[in-house]
Amino acid sequence: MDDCIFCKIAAHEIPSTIVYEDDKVVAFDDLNPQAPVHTLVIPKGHYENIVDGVPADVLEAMTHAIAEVAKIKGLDRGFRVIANTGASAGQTVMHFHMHVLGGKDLGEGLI
Ligand code: D5M
Repeated sequence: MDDCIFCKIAAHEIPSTIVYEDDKVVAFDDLNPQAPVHTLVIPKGHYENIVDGVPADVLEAMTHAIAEVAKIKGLDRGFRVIANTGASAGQTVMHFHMHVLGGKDLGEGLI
């Protein structure tokens, strides 16, 4: 999509701190980190969110990328994965992304 900032990151048209990349996905550090480790995993193709018909192979690639991010960032004590879905859930960038948060004790709550 022409005006999508995450499409531009996936295409290397705007800078980001890339942590992991393969043919289907990119993982890069969040601009506004909410934890010592805060990395976003996105599909290279444009899907609005997790329920926008994301193909199984892309979801599998994202799961693999999350595991790679955890290894690269040393999240051996655990981490949290969040996919805000829709405006009322706080989704601000309408290109599917999963937040990988860790690097500190996140506690037991979901939010
Ligand atoms: O999360 C969208 C997230 O995307 C939010 O945590 C900021 C982040 N963001 C926005 N623009 C950029 C760029 N250019 N680089 C890195 N991170 C970015 P949401 O779940 O939609 O609220």
